[in-house]
Amino acid sequence: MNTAIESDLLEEMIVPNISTKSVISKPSIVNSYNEWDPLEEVIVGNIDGAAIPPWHIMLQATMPLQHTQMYQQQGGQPYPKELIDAARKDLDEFVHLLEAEGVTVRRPDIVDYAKPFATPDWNSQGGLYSAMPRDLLLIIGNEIIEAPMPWRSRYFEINAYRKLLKHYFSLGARWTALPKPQLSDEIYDYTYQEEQVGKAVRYVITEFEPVFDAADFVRCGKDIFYQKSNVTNAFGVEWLRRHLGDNYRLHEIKPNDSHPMHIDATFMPLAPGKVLINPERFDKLPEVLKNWEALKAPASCIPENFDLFMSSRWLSMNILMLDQERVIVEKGETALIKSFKDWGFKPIICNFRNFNRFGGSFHCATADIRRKGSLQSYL
Ligand code: ALA
Repeated sequence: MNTAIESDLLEEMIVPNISTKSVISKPSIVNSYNEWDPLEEVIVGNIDGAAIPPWHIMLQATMPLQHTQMYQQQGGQPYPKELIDAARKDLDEFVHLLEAEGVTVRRPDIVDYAKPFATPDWNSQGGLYSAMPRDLLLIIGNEIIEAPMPWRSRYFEINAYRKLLKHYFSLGARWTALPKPQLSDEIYDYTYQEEQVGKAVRYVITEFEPVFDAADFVRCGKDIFYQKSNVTNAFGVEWLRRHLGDNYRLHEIKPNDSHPMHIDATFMPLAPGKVLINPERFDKLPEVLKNWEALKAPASCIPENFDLFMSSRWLSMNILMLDQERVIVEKGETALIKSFKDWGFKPIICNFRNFNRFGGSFHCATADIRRKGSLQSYL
């Protein structure tokens, strides 16, 4: 049980208020259409209970090669306590900072992920963590959509958020889950090898069933940008397109990335007309954004000898906008902090390096529940 969940929240969950009448009369507590409207409420992940994910072809396609042995030999075991403690300290600082800026923070349950589990088709030596809500919760307007994530180790990760989801539902949010994927062997290409034919990336997942991670999507009002990746297939995108209907347009971006997984260290919208891009992965913006300004992220300041177990150093650009000006940036990213100032933003700095080791930064570690604003077109 997460002690951070207040007792009023628990009471609401025991007796959820689900009458249609009360739902209609309340302003929506879940309301988030883009990455920059003023942030009022957010879920921040927990690192406690994190486990080293067991080795699988999915990790071969997405994780830094130098850590392969760790996953192969220690998958299913908890991460070392000192790493968890240091990351928790970063998270605490981040939460305090958000609260000081007037943002309400909610946290998922703390779960022990170092436990094996199985479905009728497969088993996993353990799970991963509830550190990165952005990966599994896609929030569009007043709807929270559970992503059908293709890593087997993450199959039950949503359970850590169920209390929060019931809470938001009781206060009027819409709550949707994609068809639960089977994740049988057919969804994986076990012949996968990292190779590029021309510029076409080879993915480790097939089109057997709809899958995606929510972090492969970023929202700009009526226009949502996504990438296909080693965790997001065309079937999953098509499911979402049909589900969202005519009010939204989904645009694919095609970065030059040989290990694509999660768009938010590649293409990060900051404000209407402004997007932070990863200059190693883009030559130019897609045609639909021809009137937008592409701000090139400077190289990360993460030292070469600093172990990032699950990502590239481009986590530097995985920032969180509190509104169109205030942006949370890692303390050591001096080049990016300077660039933001030059571009007219107001950077707010926070220590997050020890959390970064686990594959995400401020954007990954959050799911923005409520931003003050409405559905608009910005193209
Ligand atoms: N997979 C993304 C990267 O490492 C987060 O850049």
